[in-house]
Amino acid sequence: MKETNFKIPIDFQTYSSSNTIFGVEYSKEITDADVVFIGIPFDLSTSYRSGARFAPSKIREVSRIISGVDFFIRREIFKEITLKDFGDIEVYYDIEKSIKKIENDIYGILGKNRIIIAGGDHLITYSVLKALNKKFGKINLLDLDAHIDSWNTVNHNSLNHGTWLRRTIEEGILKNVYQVGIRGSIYSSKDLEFLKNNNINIIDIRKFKNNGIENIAREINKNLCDERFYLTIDIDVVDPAYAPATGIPEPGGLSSFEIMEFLRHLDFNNFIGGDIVEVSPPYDVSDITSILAANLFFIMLSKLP
Ligand SMILES: [Mn+2]
Repeated sequence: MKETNFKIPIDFQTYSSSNTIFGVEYSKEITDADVVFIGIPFDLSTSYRSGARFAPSKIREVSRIISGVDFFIRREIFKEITLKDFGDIEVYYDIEKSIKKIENDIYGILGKNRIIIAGGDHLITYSVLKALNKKFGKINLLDLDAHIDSWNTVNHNSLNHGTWLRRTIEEGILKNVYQVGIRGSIYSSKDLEFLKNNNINIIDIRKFKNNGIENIAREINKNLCDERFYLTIDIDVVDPAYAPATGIPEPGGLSSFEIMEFLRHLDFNNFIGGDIVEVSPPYDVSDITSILAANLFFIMLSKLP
């Protein structure tokens, strides 16, 4: 049995463990890690509320209330895998410089390990996918999001959290793409043409709610999780009643239970990495959004092969 790097908080107070993700070891030496957690406190490309720069530290802080075994998955995952907290990627007061650095730094971290990342706004995913592409070639992408994020420009700006998916698709680095939970208003019905022309599968929130969690997960497992895939979760896919702390809240979304249960039904065998973005702690109520994000990271880990 692996000497666990996770100190299950039975003998001491949870809040006295180190302020890392789930209280694991902080280290830049990650060659022996199965999974590396990375914070990317970049939010210069948000178009409404900012504050996602504070998410990595807040999610680390609240993650320490999680006790090590998901109630439904029932695995002592920290005895099976070694998770290390790499700390944060330093970013600049400059969008283009930052996203280039994020791409380079992520590429430098990639080894045999999987990565899980706390953003940051959704533009970071563009950099992460470019880094993953350099290592793995084309990959599948599962995007849980309220918004289509595939505008050519937002306010005449082409590189931001509303354009990242379009920029990524234009790079030609993705294979199958699913967007799940889409419901946010669009500027024109023409906004959907780009997605249609590029064969992006959209499971909007109505289809999700009408078809049931297990059926949706089955379709995605069959068509997307059968090959290397990256999972990006924009926390705004969750209803603001459950996750109020985000840049652009969209009513009518998933409940906490629905997104947790959806992840529990996903096949993570070909998971190479994932992120949770757009959590903005200054807008939170009693840390509920960050606590949900920490739980989603925990489910991802608990599902790893
Ligand atoms: Mn998004």
